[in-house]
Amino acid sequence: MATGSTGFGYVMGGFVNRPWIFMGVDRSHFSAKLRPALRYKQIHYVEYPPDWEEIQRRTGANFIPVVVDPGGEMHQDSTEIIDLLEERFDEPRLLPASPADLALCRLIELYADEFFLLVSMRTRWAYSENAAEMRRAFAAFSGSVQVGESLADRMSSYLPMLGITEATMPAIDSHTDDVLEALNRHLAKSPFLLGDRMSLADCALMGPLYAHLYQDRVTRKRLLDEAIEVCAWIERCNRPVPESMGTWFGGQYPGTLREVLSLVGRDAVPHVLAHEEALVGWVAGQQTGVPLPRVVGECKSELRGLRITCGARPYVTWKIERFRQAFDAIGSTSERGLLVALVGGALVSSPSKVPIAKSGNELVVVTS
Ligand SMILES: N[C@@H](CCC(=O)N[C@@H](CS)C(=O)NCC(=O)O)C(=O)O
Repeated sequence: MATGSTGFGYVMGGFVNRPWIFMGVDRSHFSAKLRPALRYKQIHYVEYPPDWEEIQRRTGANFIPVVVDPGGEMHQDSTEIIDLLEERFDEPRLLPASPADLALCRLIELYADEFFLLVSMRTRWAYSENAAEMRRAFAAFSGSVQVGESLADRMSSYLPMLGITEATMPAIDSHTDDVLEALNRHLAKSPFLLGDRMSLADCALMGPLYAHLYQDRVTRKRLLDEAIEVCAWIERCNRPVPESMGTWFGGQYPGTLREVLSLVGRDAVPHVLAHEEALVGWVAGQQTGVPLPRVVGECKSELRGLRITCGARPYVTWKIERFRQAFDAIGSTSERGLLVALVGGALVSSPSKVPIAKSGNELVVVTS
């Protein structure tokens, strides 16, 4: 029986049962990536709107989502938070046991977090109906038209930095058409991306698909009309029932998944590698321990024949490295060969070129 309350926790007969605190927003890509992980693991948590001042003070950054663990420590970055949850709540697992499946999780996370942004930011802020609705949604969520406007101004101002312009939109749209079709075909056959069980790959890709495309009116209609299997998967991921799930593919990938992965290889891989290339040039001559800015100069790549110029984000390279580490752990030659065939050799064959590491919430240059 509860004998009293201590802030966010409850004293139950002397045992302090504090929930995790999750600060996120419904239409936020990275909040939508993390929420299904918390639910799948059936973690005792409460969701609060972000306290931006507190987040800035405690993480040094202005990003959501964050979580506060029951010990009171705040954690930022969905990728690292999911790793932390996997460590603290080992079952049910989100990271598959098979090294090839795990590498695919890291690849899809890289794709969803760092390339699919082009799709989700284009659809949100460059369809006028979506953009107008989102301004109102931010106002409603924050309780202030003024705050809503300034949030919308801030988020929409990132488009050029991401390489989203009138000139590049046809290529982004063409990728979007193909990937939605391929995903719809795959999810008609398989309940989750990597088989009968949800994984990090699902959390990562459903993040932008749910928070942006499925919530914003123009794309919501399109998904409901043309990609109903994607909608059903979004709903499954958002209300996961781990007890009713089976197992992951375990290295045996159906043709429908291979189609999705070859789009990743064809369109996303050159783009993320261009970020790494730009960082190599920037880092040369920098001292170790120097914190990296969010953007370091320009990054140039090509998508479906169109030139994309965007800000080079060092964080993309940090995530490429995580994929490479997972790839290097695959012992089976045939599984390695299969992945290379699907996504191209460049991503896996280039050895790490940039000595960077995370220090707290910052990326820093380290000695190679
Ligand atoms: N790497 C971070 C990215 C978080 C992120 O970009 N969050 C967005 C909302 S979905 C944000 O807070 N953006 C604020 C800004 O960029 O100004 C993560 O994985 O958590």
